[in-house]
Amino acid sequence: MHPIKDLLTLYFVMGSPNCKENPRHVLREAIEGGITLFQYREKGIDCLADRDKVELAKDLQGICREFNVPFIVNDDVDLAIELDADGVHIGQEDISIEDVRKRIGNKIIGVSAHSIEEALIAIDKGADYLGVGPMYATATKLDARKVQGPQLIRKMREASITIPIVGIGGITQSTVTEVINNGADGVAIISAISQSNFPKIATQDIMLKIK
Ligand code: TZP
Ligand code: ICP
Ligand code: MG
Repeated sequence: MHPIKDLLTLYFVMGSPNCKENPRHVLREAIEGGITLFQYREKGIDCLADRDKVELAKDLQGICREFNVPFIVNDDVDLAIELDADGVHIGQEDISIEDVRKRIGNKIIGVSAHSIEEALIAIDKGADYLGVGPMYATATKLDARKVQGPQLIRKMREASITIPIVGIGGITQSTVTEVINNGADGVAIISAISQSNFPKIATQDIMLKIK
């Protein structure tokens, strides 16, 4: 697998509540458009549970495997282990990083961080990358923290934090460049891709702004 920094370039995050069409179709389009990493995040209104969640996860993982795009699971360590996913992304409120590491070994662990302090703790406990945000206002995560802006990533870099970082939250075609210019290795995006009428074109547009 590529170094994590390179995988983070364009990190697409989604689950069924984020999509206007079948999530399998949306993921295929996003992959054709050039995403470098995918996170299955089945959260929000009308989200799937139990066997339905597992079934969709397996289908999305199968699509990722066809195209060699690594597959990360949000929060659900059991699901990640059941599917032999490539990693897990956890928030500050979720299971501890040490416990995840014990359970998934050397697979990828991503952690959400909203301050320099949270970042330093996550690094100390063995995170492989950080998701830092929200960069901008977002309607996708109802319990999102207050907007931090790309300046938070700049401050982390000034504090000598060198771990791979993606910005997340409200990032669109028009703000990708600002996030990268403040020190992010990549961007994590839900709605600018999943809610687009043309997810492939939306993804290509975003990628053109990064490269
Ligand atoms: N964590 C912080 S903001 C956010 C998550 C999962 C939502 C990102 O979604 P969008 O649609 O890209 O703003
Ligand atoms: N960052 C990333 C990469 N994914 C998430 N689900 C999140 C923060 C909350
Ligand atoms: Mg979480």
